Parts: sequence; structure tokens; C-alpha cells
Amino acid sequence: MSDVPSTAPIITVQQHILQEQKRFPGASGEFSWLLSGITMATKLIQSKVRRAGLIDILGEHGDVNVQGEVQQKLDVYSNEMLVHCLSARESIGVLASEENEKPLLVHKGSENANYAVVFDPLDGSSNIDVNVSVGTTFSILRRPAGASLDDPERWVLQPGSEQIAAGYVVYGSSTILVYSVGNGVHGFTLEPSVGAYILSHPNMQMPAQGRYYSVNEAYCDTFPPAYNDYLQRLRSGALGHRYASRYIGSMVADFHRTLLKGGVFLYPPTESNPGGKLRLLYEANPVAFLAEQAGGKALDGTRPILDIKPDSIHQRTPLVVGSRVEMEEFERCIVQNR
Ligand code: P6P
Repeated sequence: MSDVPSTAPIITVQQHILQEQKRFPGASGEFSWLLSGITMATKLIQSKVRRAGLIDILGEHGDVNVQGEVQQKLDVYSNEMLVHCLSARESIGVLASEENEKPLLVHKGSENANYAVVFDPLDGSSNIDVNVSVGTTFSILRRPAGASLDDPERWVLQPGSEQIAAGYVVYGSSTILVYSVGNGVHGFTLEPSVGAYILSHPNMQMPAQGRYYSVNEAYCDTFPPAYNDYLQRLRSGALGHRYASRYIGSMVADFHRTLLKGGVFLYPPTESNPGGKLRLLYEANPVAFLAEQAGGKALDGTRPILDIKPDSIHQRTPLVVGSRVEMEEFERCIVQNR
């Protein structure tokens, strides 16, 4: 009898979550059920993102299409899929989205709800029209002790260090889900023929040093001096080699490359965004959680991103996130420019 061919085990994200869930004492499957709401929604999102070029033909952009259906912008659609799928999870009490000014109460408030989920349903959506990668980011927080559903903002205005899980899905040449529950970072590639996320990047570790820096150089004349000193040191080979520049303009894609290849991604304070452009709760916090889990670091320029106590849901922050070597050099440049 021939042996079964020894191929790598096929592990789906559901199997992986069930394994990870054992780290949460008393979690009776509710956590894995919660995460399955996110994976389901992102499968629905990616099916639309993959057809974006056909939207005008098929009519899905706010007008009425040939079937008489109301068209929807992709970010509105993405938001509705996440709200719909997560609202079916009794363990969730509060949702906060980049698309909604205020937090949403799920089931009008289930008293046994234990979690809040914060997300950007389609980050970088302006890139869709030019077929550039976009992404969904998410952050999962436990209900603060004593927090009631009368005060949903309190559920989400927690520092990133309180995240119990975070991740993103990048809709690129393939669709990849990357997440962590605090036990390393793991990546899953969607097999579209069966609609399953399959483990493709177990235990992702950010290389100690990379070869790319990623920033929008168009604004560099308004960056604080420390940032320009830093970028000049990267260009000049001060860290052992000259860096190349890679900037996609979609945070999830720029961070995904940084996680895989090392280097640094930064969105400094600028004249038009002196407090930074990226949002703390659902852009900076998830990537900071993953970066720190993968051996990297994430700062707002001086403080760890994960230490920042949010004042408002949509508050912005500068972000510098990357490998150990590049982040140590950045901190030296900040000190030298004090
Ligand atoms: P800029 C996309 O609009 C986004 O929010 C992030 O995904 C991205 O990193 C950033 O803005 C790009 O901003 O000013 O470089 O176009």
C-alpha cells in the first residue's frame, strides 16, 4: 500500500482559532465564533473587491444597476458586511467603525456581551479604482470591568495594550488574513475555490532589519527635522546599506510588506495633519499589536502606540512601525533632535 504523500498539514483559520482559543480560560467557543464573523465578512468583501472593475458595468455604486438593485460603494458595502456578520455574535456588545461616527450597540445590548470590535472596513479604498491593494483592519477589546452598554465609548476607548486580538486582511494579488491573539502572528491565504483561509505564514517574525523605508516623500518638507534626519541616514547607508523606497499608499499593504521583509513604515506629522493622518484605534493599534508580537516596534514618534489612552474613537496619530534595527535608529534620531 502506498504511503499517504507527506504534504504540509492543511490548517484552516477556524482550526487555528480553536487552538488559540484554549489560551482564553473560560472562553466557551465564543471567541472563535466572534473571529469567524470577521473571516466571513472579509470573504464577502473580497468577492466584491475582486470585481471592482466591473462595478460600473454591473452597477453597484450608488445608482440603480441593470437589475434595478441599488448600487453600493465598496466601503459602505464592506462596513455593512462586517456589521451584519458581527451582529450575529451574542458575545459582542459594541462595534466601532471608521464608517460610523458613533459606536453601534449590537442586539441593542446583550447583557452577557464580553467584547467590542473596532475596525476599518476598507482601508485605502481610494486605491480601488486603480487596482491597488486595499485592506480591512480589526481590533478586539474585552468589555472593561463595570462598563455598561449605556456608555459604549468606554468599551472602545482603551489603550492598544488592552487588545486581546488584532489583525488585518490585505486584498492584494491574493487575499491574506494576518492575526494575533497575543501568541505570535499567523497568516492565512484564502483558497477562493473553496472559500477557506489556509495557514500559509505560521509564526511570522519581522526580520531584525530590512532594505525598504515606506513614507510619502511628497510631504517631507513639512516633516519634523528628526524624521528627515532619520530618512537621510537610511538613504545614505548609515545602517550598513542604502535603503530603497517603497510606498503603496495603502497602510495595510505597506505594513504587510514591512512585516514580511522588515524595514520601516511611517506616517509622520505633516503640515496638513500635524497630529498624524492614521487613526489610532483601527489603523495604528492593530498594526502595532502585530508588529510588537512579531519582534518589531511601533511608536507615535516618542511613545509606544500601544500605551496611548484614546480620547476619541476617530483620533489620529503619527505612526512609525518597523524592525528592531530601524526603530532603534529612529529613537536615536528623536533623542538627538530634542
Ligand atoms: P497619503 C489611505 O487613504 C490611508 O488612510 C492609509 O491606508 C495610507 O497609508 C494613507 O492614507 C496614505 O495617505 O497622504 O500618503 O495619500
